[in-house]
Amino acid sequence: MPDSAEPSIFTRIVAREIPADIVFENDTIIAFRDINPQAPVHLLVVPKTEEYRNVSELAEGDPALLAEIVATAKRLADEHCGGDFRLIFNEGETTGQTVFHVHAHVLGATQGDTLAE
Ligand code: IU
Repeated sequence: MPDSAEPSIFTRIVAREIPADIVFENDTIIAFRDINPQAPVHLLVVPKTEEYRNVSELAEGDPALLAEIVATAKRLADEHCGGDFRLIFNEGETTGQTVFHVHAHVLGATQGDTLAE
């Protein structure tokens, strides 16, 4: 469990306590549009468990769940941005990580666009 006893912001989205534009959900994963998009398509793919604070902890603790996140990112990229995507995990405050419940940023272009470097 995380340091804080409070549920993370993403756990509160899973519980529908905080609104989000949800694009996918199953028993283990939820995905929704980032409220502050950095690309034409910007989704977050989040395991429902908040046991892992970052991708290194997830890779160590549940590599199958990490693989499921990557597979979900690919399926969503097929649906939302033609199959190409950039996958980002921020890890640590100096990278800009603000939510310490592991999540993948899926960034993609729409037709006629490309992503900035
Ligand atoms: P970061 O990797 O921890 O920096 O990413 C957290 C993201 O969560 C960030 O891009 C926010 O815009 C996003 N987000 C959101 O989509 N919905 C919310 O209710 C909150 C944050 I709070």
